[in-house]
Amino acid sequence: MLRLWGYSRRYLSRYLLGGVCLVLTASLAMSIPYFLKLAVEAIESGRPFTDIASFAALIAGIAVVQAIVRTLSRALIFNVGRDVECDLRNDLFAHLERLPVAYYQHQHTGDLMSRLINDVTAIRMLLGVGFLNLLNTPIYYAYGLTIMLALHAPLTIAALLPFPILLYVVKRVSRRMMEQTLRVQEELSNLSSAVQENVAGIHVVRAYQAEDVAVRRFARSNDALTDESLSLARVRGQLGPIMRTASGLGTLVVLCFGGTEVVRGKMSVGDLVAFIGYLNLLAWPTMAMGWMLSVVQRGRAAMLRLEQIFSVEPAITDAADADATPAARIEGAIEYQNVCFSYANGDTRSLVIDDVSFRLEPGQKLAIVGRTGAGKTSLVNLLPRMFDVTAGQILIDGRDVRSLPLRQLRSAIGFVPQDPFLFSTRIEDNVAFAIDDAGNGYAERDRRVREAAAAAGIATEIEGFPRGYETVIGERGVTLSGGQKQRLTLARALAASPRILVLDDALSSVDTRTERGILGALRAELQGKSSIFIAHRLSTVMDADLIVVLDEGRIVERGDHASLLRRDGYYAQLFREQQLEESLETS
Ligand code: M5T
Ligand code: MG
Repeated sequence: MLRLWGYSRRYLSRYLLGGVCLVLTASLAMSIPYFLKLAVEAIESGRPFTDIASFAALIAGIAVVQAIVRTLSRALIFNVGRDVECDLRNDLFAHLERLPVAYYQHQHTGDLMSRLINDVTAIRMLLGVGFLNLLNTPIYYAYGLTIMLALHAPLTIAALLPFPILLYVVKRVSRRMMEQTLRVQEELSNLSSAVQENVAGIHVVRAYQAEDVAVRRFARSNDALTDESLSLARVRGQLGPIMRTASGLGTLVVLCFGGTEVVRGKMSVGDLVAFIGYLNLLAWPTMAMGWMLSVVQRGRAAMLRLEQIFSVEPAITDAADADATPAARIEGAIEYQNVCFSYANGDTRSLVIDDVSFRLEPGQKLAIVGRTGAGKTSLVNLLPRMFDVTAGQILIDGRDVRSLPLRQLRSAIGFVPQDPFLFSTRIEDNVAFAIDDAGNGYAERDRRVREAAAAAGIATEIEGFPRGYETVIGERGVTLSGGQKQRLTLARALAASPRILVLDDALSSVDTRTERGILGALRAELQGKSSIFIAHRLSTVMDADLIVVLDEGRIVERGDHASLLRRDGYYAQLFREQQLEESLETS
């Protein structure tokens, strides 16, 4: 809630102005029953028709002015809600962008989306409608009660007798409402997750004819949401009748008690009319208060859920003592020293990387091979600090990666992930994604994009598309083949001219001949750059300066191609198998 104050403070002047309009609206509204009283008194004393008509005209005039001021107050205060909603959503997104990769491994996309959309909307309601009524109700009460007390004090007290009971009931109902609201928001998140996962995995759903299962599962989730929403509506629905009963009871008391007072001549008819007028004026703010309680509870529930996101620290950030002055250029010497790593933080029994050390000079090529699940991807993910090491350290140019500014570290590394991801924009933008535009013109950008595409062996295919580099890739790149996607992600990494290039099995989906072509083109691109290749196909890695064989997170063999063949271990065996396969294919 403190955070919300920080946001609304920016718009304090509008809140204040809106508040002034509210006071003005209330003043005008409160004057109407008074003039009504004067009109009744005029009728009683038999004054001419023109007098009465002028009262009527006055009341109508006040009503018009009141309507205008009222609208103004709504515009001012509701818009604060809209603006805070916008700011909050921007900040949430910016925060999400800085959260560690590890965070997303435990989150559902649909849930995050639901929070960013539904919960932020609840905040808008809280700061707009909620805040307005929070201000309006006390104003009305202060005004109305003062006047009513002046008109007839005992009658006022009698009319308000049901209110304490009312307050107690409302408090109890609103607590249940808060709990129920949280449940509804959770179900909404579940539903979003269900939709998101089914759309993302539509191919799998189709392939296994799991549509019916998906539909049934969705219906269950949907039913759950409906049930919870209905429960909430039931709880919320209790408020209105409670409020109306209270104000009805008030009117009943006034009519009985006030009527006797008039008959006994202790109160004028005009006063009674005005009194009922004021009681009616208070009825709406009282009901609004009940409704506002639900808005406040929803807002609080939503803020709790947003706070859960805000409270996650962007775990991997620049160290406090990170060198502010970026080192001249990164040369690209890479050294792993006794690196251990586990996904379960701090748990040393489940090490995925276990005591790995090696050293790579600038411009050299390292190859990592090993059976699936050996920890190859995990090992290279540590370099750009997607995760931080559990023990040991990783040095680039002799400096711990954790002491380098993240910007500098990550922009020095071109990373081609094992699972290619492309944005649903133009090919051009996808390839130029990592290019630091500053200072370079369009022509330079274009040149880099085309160069990178050529080196990644995809240029001719792109030019063959009817719209060339302008081709828009469908969501998740579905209009491209697996190999095309892989080569585009390679082009994206190359376009930024990184000092260090990491290819995580990046050519697995292309055939051997295409691969040979790409490797040839890459050789020029890689001149003087350090590179790490993960590959299952040994033809990719034969020429590496250092080859390490990883097994269960440990390096079990190391050396260059020739020395590993002499060792006659896993690598040599794999090489012979693959050679045999190849000769069978060509024969
Ligand atoms: C090594 C586990 C995985 C495996 C081991 C990416 C990732 C992996 N793992 C996690 O627990 N969480 C994760 O986020 O770590 O996995 P790898 O590093 O992905 O292995 P690989 O790259 O050598 O395998 P492959 O199939 O890509 O050749 O036990 O469960
Ligand atoms: Mg992998």
